[in-house]
Amino acid sequence: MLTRIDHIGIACRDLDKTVEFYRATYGFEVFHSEVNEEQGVREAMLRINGTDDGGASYLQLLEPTRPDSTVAKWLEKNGEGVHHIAFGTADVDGDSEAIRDKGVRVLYDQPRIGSMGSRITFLHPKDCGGVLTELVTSAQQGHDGH
Ligand code: CMX
Ligand code: CO
Repeated sequence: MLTRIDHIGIACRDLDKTVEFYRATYGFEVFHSEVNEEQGVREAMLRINGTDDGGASYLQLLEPTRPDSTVAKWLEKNGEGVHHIAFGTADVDGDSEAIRDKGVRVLYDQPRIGSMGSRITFLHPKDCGGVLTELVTSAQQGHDGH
């Protein structure tokens, strides 16, 4: 079951500058940052709020690490802005299978590794009304006895 908005992914050209905008404008601090070579991104997670299922919601600021990455290609076409939304679930495997059975293209056969050791997959934006949609099981939720 999808229980919360895990994050909103925002594509930018200059991660440090964008982090500074969110800090100076809203007071949001970087909770975590990492490079995910498989996804071709350098990213910063800004924690916005905790939720009653023990998860949290973030903004995920994304800067491409290479010109052939999905985010680099998207920036070239669209400029900076909202790139995807991500729903949180305790069971990304089961939920993505159930959604695939409804005829929505799930991009990965098996979930891959996302921010902070989470397991993630994506739904094709063309099957989701133009919204690139990610499903996330956080490492915390995956390992705390569910
Ligand atoms: N939101 C909405 N629509 C999008 C989109 C996005 N982020 N990215 C692409 N599209 C649309 C394009 O506009 C295009 O539509 P038209 O045919 O009408 O022009 C269509 O989808 C195909 O786009 P494309 O530019 O040819 O791009 P690709 O097919 O090569 O890739 C996708 C699209 C979704 C398969 C690819 O972006 C992908 O695999 N995404 C998942 C991985 C990802 O985004 N990683 C970065 C974030 C990592 C993280 O969150 O941790
Ligand atoms: Co994401």
